[in-house]
Amino acid sequence: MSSSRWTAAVEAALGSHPRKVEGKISYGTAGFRTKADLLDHVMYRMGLLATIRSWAKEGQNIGVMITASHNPEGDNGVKLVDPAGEMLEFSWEALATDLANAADNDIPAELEGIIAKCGITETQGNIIVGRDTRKSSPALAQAVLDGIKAAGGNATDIGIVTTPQLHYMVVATNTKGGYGEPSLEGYYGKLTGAFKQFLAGLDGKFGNYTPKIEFDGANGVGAAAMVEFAKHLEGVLEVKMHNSGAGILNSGCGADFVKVSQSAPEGLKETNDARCVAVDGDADRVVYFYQKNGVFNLLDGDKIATLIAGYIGELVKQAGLQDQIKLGLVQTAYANGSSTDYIVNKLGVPVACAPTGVKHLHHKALEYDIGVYFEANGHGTVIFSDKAQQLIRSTESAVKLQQIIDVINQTVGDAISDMLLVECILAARGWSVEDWMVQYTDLPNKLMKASVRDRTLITTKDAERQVVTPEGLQDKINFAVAKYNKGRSFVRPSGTEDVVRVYAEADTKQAADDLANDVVNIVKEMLA
Ligand code: 16G
Ligand code: MG
Repeated sequence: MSSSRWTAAVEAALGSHPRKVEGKISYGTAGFRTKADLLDHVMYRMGLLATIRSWAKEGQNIGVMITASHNPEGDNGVKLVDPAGEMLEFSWEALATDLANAADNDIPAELEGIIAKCGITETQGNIIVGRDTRKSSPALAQAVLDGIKAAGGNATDIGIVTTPQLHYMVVATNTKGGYGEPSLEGYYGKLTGAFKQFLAGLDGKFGNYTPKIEFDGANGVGAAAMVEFAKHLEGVLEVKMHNSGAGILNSGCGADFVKVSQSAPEGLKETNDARCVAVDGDADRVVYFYQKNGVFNLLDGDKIATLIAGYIGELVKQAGLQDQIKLGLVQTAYANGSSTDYIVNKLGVPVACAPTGVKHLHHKALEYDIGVYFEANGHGTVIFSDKAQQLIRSTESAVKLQQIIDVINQTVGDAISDMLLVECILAARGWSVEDWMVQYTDLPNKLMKASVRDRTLITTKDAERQVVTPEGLQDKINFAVAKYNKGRSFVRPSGTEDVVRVYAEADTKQAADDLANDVVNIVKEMLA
């Protein structure tokens, strides 16, 4: 393309994908996310940007995922995936924001500006596009494809996929199969193959474990994926499907609903002590739960993380690799205090704390040879360094670890891959869901929102555990916390909503609620 290489793109933008909305939109922790009918021009421009991003990466495949995850059906969103399956490089978030907000006529200048600033040479761009099951997703995917076409990129539209499947496809394609066969069939085959091998290795010695789950698919793409998984798992793991797509996406169901409301989703209210699994709208988050004598019990990201880290730690020791492989768990400030206490003091696994958002946890987890990272909301995975993988693969007594590596989708949190890993561990330990639950008892906790004039006035340090500004706020929080036994509280501006989030935990439910209320009031008073 010549210097006027973008003329056609602008004409197309003005013609089919003009910017019709005022108001700024920003690329945040989860990409762009808002009402679906505000996103057409953003999608078109992300098609253009993804192509340039591919140029910047010597033509490697860049992913574009169209989803608004656990948000309501009427929302949608888009995020870009870098060649190794990680989130878009941080410095490009601002470039994406500028491009999304530019006037139609300024698109060529914006694009040339990015190319000059980053010293990019034009080459063949390659982009893989996936989308969730939202009604708005096909048209928005078409806008992305139109953008890619206008930039001369080569698009592969893989249709309806989970977010982690899109990440898998990007890595598997760029590594030419090194990470796994670059197809969805390859994805299902890799994960379920390793899962079946692992279970077979237990010789039917399952103790209290029963290979049967109740699955809440949030009426989204996770349900569609699980139907495929279940075909591969026939005779090994029985999956009973709920919220498979007939109802409204994420409405009264899904991982976010279960975690936030601390109650069973639609269709699973009468499951007694069955082991239940819920994923979110794009299947990158997972939580477990069960009911016993009418009481709801949640096993969230903290329970999953401690189960995984504890078990992997044991396998590393059994294989005699503990001096060569450094294992660690990364949590956020939202991790229940009991979970941290349990994993550090009972299981002897070191814990680090990172700011909220998968990219922060992922980054921190890279400091370990085996890094387990999870947010309390159920978003996480395990990553193995090349050194750890080589050691494990060449150690004969590390068979279980070898199998486990292939059950895990290391590219990003993958609800169903995480679920398979949990199932492996429960089976190996011979645990029922209740055996797992009683390993430690969560401290009662409360999450609240405070609406304020300008949430950005709050800045934090120490992985969001301490407030820096406004001055004096942290002192007031400390004062409130000191009144409660085992009290802990922190506040942070949300990255996805115009609110300040307040977290509190204490030794009783009442105390946790009271502390959260106290801190909400403090925040509102100081930021009125
Ligand atoms: C985004 C993050 C999620 C985090 C949430 C916090 C990714 C892919 N997603 O959805 O991990 O828990 O934001 O939302 O990083 P908040 O800032 O509104 O509390
Ligand atoms: Mg999600």
